[in-house]
Amino acid sequence: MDFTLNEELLAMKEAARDFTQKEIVPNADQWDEEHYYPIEVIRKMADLGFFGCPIPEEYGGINIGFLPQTIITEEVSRGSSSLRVAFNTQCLGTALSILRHGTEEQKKKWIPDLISAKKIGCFAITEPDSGSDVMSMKATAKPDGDGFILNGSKTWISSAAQAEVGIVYAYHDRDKGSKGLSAFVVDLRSDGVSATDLDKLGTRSSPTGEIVFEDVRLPGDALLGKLGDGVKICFSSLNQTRLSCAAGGVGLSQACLDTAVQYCNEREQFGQQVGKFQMNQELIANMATEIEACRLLTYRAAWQKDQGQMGNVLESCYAKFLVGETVTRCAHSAMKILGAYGYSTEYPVARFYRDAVVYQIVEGTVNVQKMIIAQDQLGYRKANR
Ligand code: GRA
Repeated sequence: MDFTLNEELLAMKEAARDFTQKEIVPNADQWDEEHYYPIEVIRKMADLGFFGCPIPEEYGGINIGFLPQTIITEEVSRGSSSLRVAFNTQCLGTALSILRHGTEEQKKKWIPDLISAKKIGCFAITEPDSGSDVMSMKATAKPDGDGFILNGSKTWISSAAQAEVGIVYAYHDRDKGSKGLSAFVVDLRSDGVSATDLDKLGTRSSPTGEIVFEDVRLPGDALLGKLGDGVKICFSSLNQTRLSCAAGGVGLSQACLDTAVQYCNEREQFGQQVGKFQMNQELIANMATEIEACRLLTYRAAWQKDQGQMGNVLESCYAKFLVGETVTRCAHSAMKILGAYGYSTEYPVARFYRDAVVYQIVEGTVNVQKMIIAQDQLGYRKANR
């Protein structure tokens, strides 16, 4: 077993780190304060190939796989947790689903524009009354002539109001249960689509919103995969976006540790650096160790995908579960160490603290991850597909 990152991966990590230090870190607090979505920086990330790691070159990708994607996501999130969301909206929840399930025409039509961030993407699963319980969604896409009529509302969708294209999940036939759910690639500039931004505690440089579909006419070629493939596409897509989310949480946890360590070495009280106090050392040791465990789980799950194990739900859930718990602990520990400076806006810890919470909620709550893991262990339902 070899745990070393090869030269190529190290160079990639370094390049993502340099980009983040130069383009993101100096602006992240201001963007957050102004709720500003830095689309120009997202496009620069796209130019560097950040969103095309698992996408073949013929569709504009760089085809280097999931582990590099994970490492880049981690580094970007170390500068701004908000910007890690773009890896899901431009690639893992959108372009990658089209790559895996779409027709040749759909791949050519949508993937290059998504991974180059020429078009902003989104994926729409959650509804006002359907969060953890995905199958209870109410949106419908009734077959009509050679197309479909889409109705329903989706909420907590990243880039809802900015996106031009969305992967939308809806029932074409509710009576068929899970076989009645389908996935659609929807042009969000179509008549009958409206979207609004929602306000939220953190991740404020990545907009989140609600989309309403009122009698939206979808052409037949909007269907992704076959009729009834919605469940398969939805859960396999969540298995990729969850891991990317875990990578973002590792990056944010590392940012908490970086800031706490720097402060411990600078700040003096009672005649010595505050890092000399054992109670702060305990916080630093816990953070460092837990982050390393999260990183290893995350890299392992990414590596499995590069070996072709795309259905590694269990291992992705291990990573996402531990990251969700770790990142909130790390933000809390950084706040304890920095004290009033953490609470102020002089340091980025207040932003880290607000951004950390969402890792317990998005892409399946911590409780959903625990449910999937426990049911697998107890033999009730295998997680991996
Ligand atoms: O047997 P069947 O034909 O009825 O099908 C079932 C099952 O076999 C059906 O789905 C199938 N299935 C899968 N198929 C392929 C389940 N998992 C897979 C899979 N991996 N691949 C229903 O399954 P079920 O297990 O009976 O469903 P359930 O008991 O109703 O719920 C399961 C569960 C709670 C785990 C699921 O609903 C779930 O994962 N919920 C969490 C939802 C979630 O993660 N939402 C996140 C939304 S996206 C988001 O947050 C984006 C934020 C923005 C950003 O950060 O990017």
